[in-house]
Amino acid sequence: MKLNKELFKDQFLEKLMTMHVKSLEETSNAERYRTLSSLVRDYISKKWIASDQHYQQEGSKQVYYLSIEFLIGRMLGMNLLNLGIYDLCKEALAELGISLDVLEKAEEDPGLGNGGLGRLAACYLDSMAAESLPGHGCSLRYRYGFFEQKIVNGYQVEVPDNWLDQGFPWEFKRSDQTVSVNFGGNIRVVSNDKLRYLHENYDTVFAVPYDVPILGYKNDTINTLRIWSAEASEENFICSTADMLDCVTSMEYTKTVESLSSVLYPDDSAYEGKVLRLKQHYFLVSASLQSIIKNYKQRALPLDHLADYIAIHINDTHPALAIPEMMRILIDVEEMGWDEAWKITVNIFSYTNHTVLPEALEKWPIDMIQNLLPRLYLIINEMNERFCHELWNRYPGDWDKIRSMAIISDHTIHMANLAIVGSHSVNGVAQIHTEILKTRVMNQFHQFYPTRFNNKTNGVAHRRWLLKINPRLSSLLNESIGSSWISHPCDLLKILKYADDHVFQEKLARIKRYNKSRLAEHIRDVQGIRIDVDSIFDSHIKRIHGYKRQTMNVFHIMHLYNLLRENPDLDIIPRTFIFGGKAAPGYHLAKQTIKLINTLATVINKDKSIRDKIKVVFIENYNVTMAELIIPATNVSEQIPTASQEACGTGNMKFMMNGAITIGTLDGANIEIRNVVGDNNIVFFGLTANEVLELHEHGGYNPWDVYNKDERIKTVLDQLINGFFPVGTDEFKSLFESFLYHNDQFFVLKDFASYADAQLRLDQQYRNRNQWLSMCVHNIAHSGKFSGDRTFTEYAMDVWNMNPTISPQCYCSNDDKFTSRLHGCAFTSKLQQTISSNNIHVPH
Ligand code: 26V
Repeated sequence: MKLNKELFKDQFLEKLMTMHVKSLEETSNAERYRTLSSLVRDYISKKWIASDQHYQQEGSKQVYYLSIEFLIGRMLGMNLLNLGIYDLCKEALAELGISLDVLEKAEEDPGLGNGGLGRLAACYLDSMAAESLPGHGCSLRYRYGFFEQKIVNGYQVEVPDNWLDQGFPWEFKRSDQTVSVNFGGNIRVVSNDKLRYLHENYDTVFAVPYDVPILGYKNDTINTLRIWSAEASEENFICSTADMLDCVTSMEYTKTVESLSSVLYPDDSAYEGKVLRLKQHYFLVSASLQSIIKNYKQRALPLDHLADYIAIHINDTHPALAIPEMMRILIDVEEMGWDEAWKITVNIFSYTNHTVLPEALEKWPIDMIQNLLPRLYLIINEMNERFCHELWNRYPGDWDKIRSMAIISDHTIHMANLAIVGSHSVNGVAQIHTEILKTRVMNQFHQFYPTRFNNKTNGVAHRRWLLKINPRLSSLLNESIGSSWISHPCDLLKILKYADDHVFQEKLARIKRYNKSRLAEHIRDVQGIRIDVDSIFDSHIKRIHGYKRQTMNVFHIMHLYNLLRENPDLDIIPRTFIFGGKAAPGYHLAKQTIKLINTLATVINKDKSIRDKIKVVFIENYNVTMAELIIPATNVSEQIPTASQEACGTGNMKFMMNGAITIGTLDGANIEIRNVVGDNNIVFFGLTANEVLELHEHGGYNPWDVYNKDERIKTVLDQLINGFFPVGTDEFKSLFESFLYHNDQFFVLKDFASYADAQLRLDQQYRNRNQWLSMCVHNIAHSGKFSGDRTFTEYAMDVWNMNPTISPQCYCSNDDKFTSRLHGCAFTSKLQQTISSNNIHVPH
């Protein structure tokens, strides 16, 4: 029977009673949330089975996206939207006196990810399901997330993110599909007719899968995110009342095993932490591959056709051990020869690089792999020898080159090299990033494998980052251009015709103001800070890191504050500077940056002399849910990394979709945003990537020159250590020294003047209301290109060799008149061919 409000209310009340044995009035919001999610789970289950069966019958190729993180965010609202019953449930609940908004807020953010890489993985799951492509995620079920950030006396304090405390209603435990993962032990080689490698004396850990349904948008497709939990094997658990020692040992053993999936990014500053991370990586890949192969075999397809039916994507190098693990399974378990196994493996795997920062390029000491994964070590060694042999044939005698490209060198296993050698495709995540990989970071590999490298500019789930989080803007879009943009995001271009329509602009302005008032309320209620809804909301929300240059933003605010103290009548548009982000626990300077922002906030926010012209807010525990509140309320999006260092950025895309104007450097996707919106609709400044890279090559620059020449910078830097702040004068000494005594690694001082100019321009532009609103419309209109639907379609066709049902309407354009829909588009030539062979009309 088709769901209607009455039926829904009956089902909801029935479920509430059976789950909690209470009347409606007696239940808490948390109980009502659990009731509603359980009901939605029931709706999903039936569709999930049907979706699985459909894939089986179609015999479709399956893609598995292996990632150490999936930052999926709250699920209730998205699931209701995807099922097409959001409004129905909202209205029906309202009739029962319940607010759906309130129930949505009772959901904890899942602690399965931390940053850009994890959120991107979640966005692709959304897109794949929306396009009915069989794409599934594989990750770990962390008992605790990265950490919950508390701000105490201005400092970041990390407390455990106990996100599973009240249970996770969206997971389905599949104990029957448990697999074992083996660690340690030794390898015995036996030879009868052929060599066999027997793994002995190992420790077994059970990997128990939990499946999370991933819903497509109103299309009945349900894919799966499989997250693995570590459990102790029973045979190692000996606990008799007669021997308490056994009991204690067994319990300790269980604890050690469970620690494997207990926390995301365990501290790896000590040896034990590193081992734990390596164990996590192998646990993820071994469990996932075993289950992928088991699934494949159930389809009764020949093993030598594996690469025709499955594709496995490695999200950064964390899951790169999947390559030797696949070789292990094919050779040791399936008894294939090396050459055949290798060909299949390379055809199956593809790898995305997400960062050029050297410290994030993973390396493992040989002995760690040897001890923990003895069979994988032999396989990696063999891969390395064969690869070095190829290198020798191509570059005889060039030992330096061979050493730098080898998988194993200097007693270390280089995971990026392993991932490149073992994949048929390697990609960067924005045009400039891919260029940097090809010409610098991975230049030697690009010369060796010229066709292996390609670009896939990131995209985000616009159904979450626009449709869901900005319902008023979505309604305005639907009224003005229809709702086709929800499935074909490039149709957002149709609103360009309203760019200069003052009635439309005013509607847009009212929506932004409403969103700002929601955020202002939250900040008032949670942090006790009152902010002016009519001030410019300027947001800088992302991981706290030197290269993301929160410090440059802070220095500019300090400079503005200095000007205002001298002249409280200074003519500036009032601004609220909003920061949010976590610092890695061991990253001292990033943690000091948080302390600096909070200290500045306390000084500025209470200074009545500047007449509330500027305010500073640091949002505690920045996560997906906070981003969902901040992004629709933002006027100015800070995207100011040191050029060349931000692989892509995805926050920039989410802000643009919601009508914020970017102030940014020429880096990552900022450049591609500029290419579609044009120079008039974005504010750029700063050194280019080439300038930064050249300066780096010549040992940097002298920051004292800037300090001595630019009075603004001198004043601000001195204020860090001269008692200006109500903290000890040593508090910010390490920050101060990082700029002047450690060469300003991220070119903050060098770019400051240009940044301050850009901020002035922005302030001027904001004064021209219609012009500003027109800029906002241009940004929203061109954001379709940055939907994950576009990116994933490119992956599907270019990398995974699949045939997605592409959206022919999805084109991109560089101009207002829709003239160059295809030419301005970053789509691959294959997609363009598909578009032309489908006779799609491109209007002029
Ligand atoms: C982050 C962290 C954070 C916690 C401590 C350990 C650790 C180690 C490495 C990293 C870097 C992870 C790589 C990453 O998230 N890269 C981001 O990927 C985004 C999606 O492609 C991209 O938009 C961002 O520019 C890039 O920084």
